Amino acid sequence: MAMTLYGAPLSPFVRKVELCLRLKGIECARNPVTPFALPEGYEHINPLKRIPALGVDGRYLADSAVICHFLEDLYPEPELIPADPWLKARTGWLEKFADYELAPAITATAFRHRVVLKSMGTPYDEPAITTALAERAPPLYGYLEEQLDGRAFLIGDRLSLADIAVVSQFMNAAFGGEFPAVERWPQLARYLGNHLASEPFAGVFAAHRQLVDKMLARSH
Ligand SMILES: N[C@@H](CCC(=O)N[C@@H](CS)C(=O)NCC(=O)O)C(=O)O
Repeated sequence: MAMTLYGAPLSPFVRKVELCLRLKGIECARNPVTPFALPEGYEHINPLKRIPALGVDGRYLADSAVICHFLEDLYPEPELIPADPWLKARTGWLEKFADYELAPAITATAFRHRVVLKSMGTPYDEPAITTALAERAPPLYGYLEEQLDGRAFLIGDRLSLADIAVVSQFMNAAFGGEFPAVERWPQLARYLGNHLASEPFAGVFAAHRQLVDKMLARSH
C-alpha cells in the first residue's frame, strides 16, 4: 500500500498524523503542501481545502481524525485507540475536544496571530488575542485539569490518540506564547511539561520550534 501525507509540519492536525505514523513505524511519502499554496486540483483531494490529507494507492482521505483512525485499523500496534468501548469513546471525545475546542480557542488565536500572521508581516490585534485567550482558554483548561485527576495520560495509564491530539494543539499554543499557568492548572501544566520534555513529543517540539524561530526571524 503506497501512502502519501499531504500537509505542513506546523499544523497540529498534520502533526497528529505524523506522530501516529512514526509510533506505528508506517512507511509514508510526504507532500508538504500548505493551505496558503495548495496545488491545483487539491479540492479533489479535500474539498474543504484543508490539511492533512492522506493518499492511499491513488484514493484520498481527509481529516486528521479519520486518517488516524484508519491508520489504527490498518496497523493496530502499538495501540493508540483502546479497544475497550468506553475507553475508545473517551479517546474519541478528547480527540474531538482537542480538534474542535482547543484548536479554535488556543491555536487559531495564539499561534495563528502571533506566529503565522506575524511571520507574514500581517498586522494583527494583540489586545483582541489576549482577551480571546483569557475568555476562551480557562474553561477548557479547567476541564482537562479534572480529566487528568493525577494521571500522566488522559486515558488509562498509557499514551493514546487523546494525548497526541491534545499535546499537538498545546505545542502550537506554546509557540504563540500561550501555556496554562501552573498555579491555576497544576496538573495540566505538569502533564504538558512532562510530555513536551519526553518522547514521542520532545524531538518534534524542538524541531518545530526551530521552524517557528526561522519563520519569525525571516519576518524581521
Ligand atoms: N478537522 C480538520 C481540521 C484541519 C484544519 O483546519 N487544518 C488547517 C491547517 S492547521 C487548514 O488546513 N486550514 C485551512 C483552511 O481552513 O482553509 C482535521 O482534523 O484535519
